[in-house]
Amino acid sequence: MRAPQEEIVRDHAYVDKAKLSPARIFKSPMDVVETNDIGPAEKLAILQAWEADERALLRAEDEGMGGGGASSQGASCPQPSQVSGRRNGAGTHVVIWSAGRLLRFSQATKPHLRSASMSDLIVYGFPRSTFVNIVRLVLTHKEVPYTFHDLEPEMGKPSHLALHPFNRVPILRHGDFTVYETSAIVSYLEESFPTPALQPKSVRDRARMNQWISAVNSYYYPYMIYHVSHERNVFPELGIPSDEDVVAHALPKIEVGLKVVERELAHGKDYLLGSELTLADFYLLPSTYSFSFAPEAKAMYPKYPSFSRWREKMEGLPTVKKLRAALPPRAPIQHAREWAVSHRPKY
Ligand SMILES: N[C@@H](CCC(=O)N[C@@H](CS)C(=O)NCC(=O)O)C(=O)O
Repeated sequence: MRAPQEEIVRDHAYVDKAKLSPARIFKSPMDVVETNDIGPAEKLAILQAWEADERALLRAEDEGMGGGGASSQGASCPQPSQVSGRRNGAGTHVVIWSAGRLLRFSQATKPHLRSASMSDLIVYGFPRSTFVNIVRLVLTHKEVPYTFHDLEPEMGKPSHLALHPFNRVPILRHGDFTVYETSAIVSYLEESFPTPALQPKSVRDRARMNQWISAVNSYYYPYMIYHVSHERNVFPELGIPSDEDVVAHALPKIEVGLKVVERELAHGKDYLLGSELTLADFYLLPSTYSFSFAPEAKAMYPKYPSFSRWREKMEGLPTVKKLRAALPPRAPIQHAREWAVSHRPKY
């Protein structure tokens, strides 16, 4: 028989995990209510985390069912220290009274959330890839365990093309589901592992975040990485001389990009959208990191103090440090010899 002390220790680990990602531990909010293993305060904390995660939550006030505060709850409402609930109809909806508030969770059991045992999550890519590192930053930040599959020896080969017909990385596999394109991957991760959230609640802020994502795809990555980093670092590391025309073409466009960041950061807050860290920040960071190894970046970056502060703040985040520490030392990207022939810009 287990000693009581052991049970307490086990319960705490389980509760902590459930607070971080309730749907990974419980099948539905109602299961949280019905468990006998934990007390009301812990149930409340888990349900509140679930509420934050549950996009389809409907406010109880809309239903004329009271809610929004203990005073409007009526005689059947439990005290704030209690948690109870009921299943509606066929059990597709669950109603929870939580801390004197009436919460309605719709579609409480989402199969992809429920089955999110993370041992089956694989990121395919090569370690220095800018886009791969966007995905890895998001996973690291959300503390979602994953396996990294280094595709370096397979790049462009049938096994790689079977995963990504456009011959790029990253690719994400989650169980029997495979998806490529970084923006699709991070959206999937955001919806599957909503906490901690990396997208803002407001519609306009989300539009702004997506504007950044698109701008990184179209203006920052192509000039900072595809033009300058390749010519200044990737090709020379393989003994291929730089093409100065490619660098010269890109530099003014990078200046435009840095001026835009500087202007957007004039709000004086820590992150691109304000005080919340979002996907926009994780999208931009890897391009600014890889470009920083080019001598041109060393000359340009100090001209942009707000940008430089943002970079410093970002590079100091525990998530970023953790990922950097997990990466192997920078080594030449062997398969990039192909790029010099197959898709090098020409001016
Ligand atoms: N649109 C793609 C771009 C991905 C991309 O360009 N990845 C680079 C690495 S950062 C790549 O696969 N390069 C390999 C190559 O160009 O052959 C995405 O968002 O995932």
